[in-house]
Amino acid sequence: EGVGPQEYTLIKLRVLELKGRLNQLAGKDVYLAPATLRPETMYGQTNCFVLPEGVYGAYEWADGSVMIMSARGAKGLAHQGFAKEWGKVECLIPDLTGQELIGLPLSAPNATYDVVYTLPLLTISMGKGTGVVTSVPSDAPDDYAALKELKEKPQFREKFGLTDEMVMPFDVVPIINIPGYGNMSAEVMCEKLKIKSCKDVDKLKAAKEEVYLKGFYEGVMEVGPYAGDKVCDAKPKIRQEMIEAGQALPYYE
Ligand code: A2H
Repeated sequence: EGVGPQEYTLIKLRVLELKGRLNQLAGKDVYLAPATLRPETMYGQTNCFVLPEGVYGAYEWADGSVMIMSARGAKGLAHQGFAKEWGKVECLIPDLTGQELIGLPLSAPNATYDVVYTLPLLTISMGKGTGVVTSVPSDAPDDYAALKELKEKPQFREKFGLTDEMVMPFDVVPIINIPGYGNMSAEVMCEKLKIKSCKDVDKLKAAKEEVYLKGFYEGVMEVGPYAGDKVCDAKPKIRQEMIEAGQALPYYE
């Protein structure tokens, strides 16, 4: 991580069907709000991740939307112009666990799948971003390893109350070509380093070190309006368009 603030993008993943305590939010526009550094990869989303033991809240913003995120993320966002009153945000449901969010169907902007689901990721840090991560297994080794493990282990899906429909149909979507790595660089790296699960942290770190910078500076978009452009050139344009379309928010920390 650099010295300056990180420029994140919060993506608004619309919750298509409420369940459990979230039913209190009926009639409102409810979103899960992952923080990403790579908004140009949203074409490759296959699911969203939360930490099962993590604590989240449902926060209401000036535009009337309700966004589910960590209290820490909500506090940050409240100081960046999205709250009805500077620095203050109303929490409609304060103590949602990640487990209560798992299995929610979502509509994700720019994704090729019409519906994606909320799945567990055990390596999420609640001290970063919003504690919600959107999953792009083509380009993020963490995401690839976690989705693969859920697909390969029925007991793991069962443990979290997931049905096969929430996991099995979601194939990796190629979106970016990296010279020398092809258009599924995260899969290539996970296979090469024999990464078995999201807990192989050292190997995942090595995989990320090898492809992230290359992906950003040498990768070429294969999909969307900037297909053929370098990732680093497409990113700010796609980010701006998503923000203007109301699909995303700028977020710094
Ligand atoms: B990125 P940094 Cl395709 N815990 O988004 C763990 N990981 C988190 C997180 C949290 N609380 N919040 C965000 N992240 C992930 C896409 C992506 C990301 C791609 C490629 C690289 C990449 C799809 N997942 O990140 O530690 C999110 O994954 C490169 C570092 O703040 C977020 O961006 O530097 C990134 O980690 C933020 O990581």
